[in-house]
Amino acid sequence: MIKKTFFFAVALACMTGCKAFDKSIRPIPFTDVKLTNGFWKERMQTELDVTVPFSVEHGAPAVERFRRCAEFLAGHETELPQTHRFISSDLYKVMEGVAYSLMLRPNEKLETWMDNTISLIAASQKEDGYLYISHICGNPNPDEMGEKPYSYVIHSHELYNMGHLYEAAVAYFAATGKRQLLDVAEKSAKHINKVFFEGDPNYNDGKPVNQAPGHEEIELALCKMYRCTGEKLYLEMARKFLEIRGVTFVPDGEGVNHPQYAQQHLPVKEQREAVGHCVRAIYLYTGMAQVDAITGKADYTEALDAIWEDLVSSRIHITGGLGADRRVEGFGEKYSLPNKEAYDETCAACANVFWNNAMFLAEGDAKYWDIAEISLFNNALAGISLSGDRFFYVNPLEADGEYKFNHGHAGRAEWFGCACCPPNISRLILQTPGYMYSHTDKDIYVTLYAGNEVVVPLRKCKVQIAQQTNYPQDGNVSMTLNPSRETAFALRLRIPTWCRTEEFMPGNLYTFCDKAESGYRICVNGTEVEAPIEKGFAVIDRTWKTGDVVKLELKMPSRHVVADERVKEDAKCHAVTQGPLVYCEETVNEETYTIPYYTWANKGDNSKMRVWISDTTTEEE
Ligand code: FUB
Ligand code: ZN
Repeated sequence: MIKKTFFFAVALACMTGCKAFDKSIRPIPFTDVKLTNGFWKERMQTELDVTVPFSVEHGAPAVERFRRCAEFLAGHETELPQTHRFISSDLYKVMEGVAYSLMLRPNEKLETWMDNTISLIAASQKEDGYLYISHICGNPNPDEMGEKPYSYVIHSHELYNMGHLYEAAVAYFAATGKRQLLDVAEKSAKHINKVFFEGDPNYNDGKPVNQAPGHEEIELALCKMYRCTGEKLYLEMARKFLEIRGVTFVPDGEGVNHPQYAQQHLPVKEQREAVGHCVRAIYLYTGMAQVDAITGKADYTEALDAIWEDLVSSRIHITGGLGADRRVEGFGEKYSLPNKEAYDETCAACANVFWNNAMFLAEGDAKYWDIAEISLFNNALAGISLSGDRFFYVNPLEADGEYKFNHGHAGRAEWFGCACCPPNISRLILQTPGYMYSHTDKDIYVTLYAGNEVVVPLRKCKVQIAQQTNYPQDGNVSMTLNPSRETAFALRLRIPTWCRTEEFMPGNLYTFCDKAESGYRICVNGTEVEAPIEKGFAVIDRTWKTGDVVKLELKMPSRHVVADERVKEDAKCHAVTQGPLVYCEETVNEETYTIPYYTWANKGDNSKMRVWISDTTTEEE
């Protein structure tokens, strides 16, 4: 049984970003933020009680494939595993979530399940490090996986699977100190380096494959491996996979073979627009941001800044959802943002949180968390039921109760044949406390408000903070600060775009069309203070002493929002927001409710729903 020790706090800091490796702002690991009350405390409870064990149960078919693969490799008679390009990756994400859950709440049964599953995975890995069940067992579907290993890198998902394995391995090592999965991951990474960048006589006729994967993920995962182990090779590999993208291989076709589909149309440094498959794209951008954060260079900053501007000004739904083109699970043309036909995959919203968090840590600008927060509270959280065991893969902004938009369902599903989304939202919720605070030597950033307790280690003192709030239900936040000694430092409080401008979120795509009393107020020890805004943070720079109390009031009236007139689908309509929450109108069993969007489809099957309300409807009422 694991013990919560200093060890995993340090290991986790290394995994998510820490001084030893990163030049950027340092996050407080989620294990160091104790949720005490309110919204996230409740979500976390459901996550630990329901979602994590539920996901483990649904991981069984993928575990069975490893069992058969291990038997096959050992030379025993066995039924061959069914082919699937990436069901292993869904299991790895479940495992990553379990690892995080063990850090928060030790559980012998789950840890045993992890160890047994890891043994099967280790026994399914070839001696040289290769790990992809269908090729190992000799029953690939050549149209999806190629005839031989690494012969169809554009669609096989061989490296995508490994990326998720690496993330799980790093998480489990951080949770327990156990190395078996990390050893599998390191063996795989060294093997991939040899095959892709040096040449291995057993693959590709001995010539380096030198091609970027068709589904990004390994890049950001290699950054985590580097942070965990300090092995420079992994950082170098991440950089090489980024640098060869759109250079050594550019597909030439339509749909999933279009050069933009997997962001292979241009070298990444030259890319300026968010295009192609959304999850692929955002994982790529996250990898680019991670490499910059680690190296302290700005190699990808120009590209990332331009892509971010393009995305927030023309290709994001008001729910923070990404994916206008359901045919390719991808971005559409600028300002093409359908409501009923929107894809807005749960994975894309999760990825949007990961990416914007990485951008914030690199640049210290609150605008990234303004976007992350809207994706998190609306599209991402809609992806999981309040009960924690029913899911949306697809998150439209309108539903008629009949159209089976959600991979064959008109409402939520228990799981999916392609189950990338459920474990993604699960691992995101588990990490959420890690998005609440970050710091430099002399600044504390508060990015996401929640009832919690934390100790922030500044250079000259440790600052204990107790925060109380019902956010996002209301905007009142109270923080008591106890520095270990009187010290001057800056407390930086994120003041969201919806609270200090006439826009709901950065990008000018969604603006308020009503008059309402918005704004914010900050008091320290009962006296209102002027706190200048820097990069979206109100900065309170003073000498702090034990018991200082900061009260932040973010005014949160209900607001009406209109979309940029170039978004044809939202013409003559408005949406309703309150704070970071987008509301929708839902009709279930002839009762109509106005509830936050993230809570829709929790009262019964096949309800009707819409986010954008026609102005005529409101006038008639
Ligand atoms: O291809 C693997 C995953 O399946 C993608 O990330 C999702 O968008 C879904 O297509
Ligand atoms: Zn997904």
